Amino acid sequence: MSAQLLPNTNADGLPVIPMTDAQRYIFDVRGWLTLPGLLNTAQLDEIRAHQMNFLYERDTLPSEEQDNHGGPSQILLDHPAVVGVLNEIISNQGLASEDSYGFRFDHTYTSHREAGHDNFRPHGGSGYFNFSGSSHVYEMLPGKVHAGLTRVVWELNDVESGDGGTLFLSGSHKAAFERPEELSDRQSEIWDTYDCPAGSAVIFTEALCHSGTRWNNSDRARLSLFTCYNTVNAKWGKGCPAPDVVATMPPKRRSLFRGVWHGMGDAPQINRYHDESNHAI
Ligand SMILES: O=C(O)CCC(=O)C(=O)O
Repeated sequence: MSAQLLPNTNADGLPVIPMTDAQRYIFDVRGWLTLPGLLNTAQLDEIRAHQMNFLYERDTLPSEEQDNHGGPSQILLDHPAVVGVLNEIISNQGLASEDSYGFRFDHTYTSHREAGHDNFRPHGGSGYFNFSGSSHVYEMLPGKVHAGLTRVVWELNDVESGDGGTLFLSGSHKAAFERPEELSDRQSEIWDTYDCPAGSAVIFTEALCHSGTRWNNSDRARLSLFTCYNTVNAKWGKGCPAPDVVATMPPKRRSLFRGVWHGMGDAPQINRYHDESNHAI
């Protein structure tokens, strides 16, 4: 058993669901993990509607909902099961408390893909050998890992076998050799993927070689949020939800959007809080 990690509840007061030993092992060895079926039907309906409005009728939304993670979609940011994983694989516990997360929001996008949409573009891998400025790092000691820039994909519609979920080259975050061209084809058996019910999260380290692929299901589009997290004093992507979006969130959730620095001593000299003057851009 590893030490208890902070925080123990999410911003809505729900108990954080710690990673199991099996999940920790699988994540480290493969570089990715699925958390199936985390949302109920009512939550999914609201979030899907918000994402579709955000994509196609943004002006009809109130300003505080004009963001991928505005309105009902804010609960995705710190779902208790996602926090359990992020606490373990990317949190700087020196900046975590019961009131603030030890990790930060980095960037996000929403993708709505009809059959035929193709995003085959393998990239990344061997992050174990990168320096920290790249954020695409993977660090480890016996019994502890740091996953660097971490992507949480929220699948808002079912993904069935053959539909075209994200492809992963399992283990390639630690690969010492360059990927040979003959393994780069999308038909190669080296690629792993998943199927999952709507409302699942798929978490992977951006240190891993991964790719989108063709969406094949003509009965159902893929609707996914691709949200990245980083350690508190690092940010890879530009941008942050507007202050009026963040203002609608409970305080602990707002800590995901604090400025990008570490500091020392006690708050406000150490970055364990978010306020108007400590907001990331
Ligand atoms: O399109 C996908 O399924 C994967 C997207 C991707 O490569 C990423 O988010 O880093």
